[in-house]
Amino acid sequence: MKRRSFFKLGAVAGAVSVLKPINGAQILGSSFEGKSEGPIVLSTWIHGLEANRAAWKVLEKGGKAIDAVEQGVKVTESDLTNRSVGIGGRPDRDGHVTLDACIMDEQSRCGSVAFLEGIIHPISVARAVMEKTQHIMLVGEGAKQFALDLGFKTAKTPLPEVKKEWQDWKKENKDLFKKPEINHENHDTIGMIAMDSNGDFSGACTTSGWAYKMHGRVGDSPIIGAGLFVDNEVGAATATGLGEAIVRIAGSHTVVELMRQGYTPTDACKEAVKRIISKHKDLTNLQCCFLAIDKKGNYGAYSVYSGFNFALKTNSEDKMVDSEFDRNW
Ligand code: SD4
Repeated sequence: MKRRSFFKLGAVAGAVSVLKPINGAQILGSSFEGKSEGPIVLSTWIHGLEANRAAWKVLEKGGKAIDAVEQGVKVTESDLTNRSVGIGGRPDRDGHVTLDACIMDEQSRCGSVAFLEGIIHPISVARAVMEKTQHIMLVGEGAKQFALDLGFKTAKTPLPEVKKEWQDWKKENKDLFKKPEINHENHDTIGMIAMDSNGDFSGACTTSGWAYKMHGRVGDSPIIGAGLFVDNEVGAATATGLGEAIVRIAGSHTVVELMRQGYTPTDACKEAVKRIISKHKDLTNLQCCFLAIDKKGNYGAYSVYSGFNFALKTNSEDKMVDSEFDRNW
């Protein structure tokens, strides 16, 4: 498997076309399965580039993966222009920006928050749940009170421009049970997985979730095993896309267990995607994507539809990579 990944990388690297630089990084015009010899950090979507660089500041000094992933995704949570992560995110149908996040370390310790409003760094609240409480998940008012007690910074949400967009949307969308449209615009998240120089894994996942979701809806992102899973003996996986579908197959846990059985990261992600496809009659707009890394530093991704890409940072690389996929969008 190791050899296959390595050769595949070599072959594709030769054939690949560099499209254009975004934020100073290369965008590769083809997908591949790759391998890193040293520390590595991977994260979902284009915002992952900046996030990876913050994570890398921790990893390059020999720091721990858990600190790297927290520092990394905090960059995305702080970005007020990001409409799918943190306090710049789009609200639910009732106008509330409700945030979901989770974190998991190399000892399989984990923490999570969901349906959290007005706190700038949900990922750090999730970490505090992991480190300071006997629990794994806090939601809603309880999560908020916990964050306030610890002195976490607050913000008023939605941001004025986001509120305006939601008000316009609401005028056009009066049917409560109408399925909100899912597309690249209203549906992103940052899931980040990292291996440090000690060979230890951690991951973090944070989102404002499905734009204009029902009030009270929680997706896969704060659910350990769905949006994120780490097992230090095997590797780590994270997910993005339609949370409801990812939860149905305990997606990230499934990917890690498949890697335990010997699947490469790409093949494990592909198998999870195939399972999602087999369980849904209607695949309209049902985008789901998995990203994984194994103990040997092999990494890969797979999505239902084209269009998913991930950011990769190692000692020698800092770029976006297109995921393999089942079908065209
Ligand atoms: C959710 N999985 O709330 C998240 C959203 C997402 O790409 O990842 N979108 O369902």
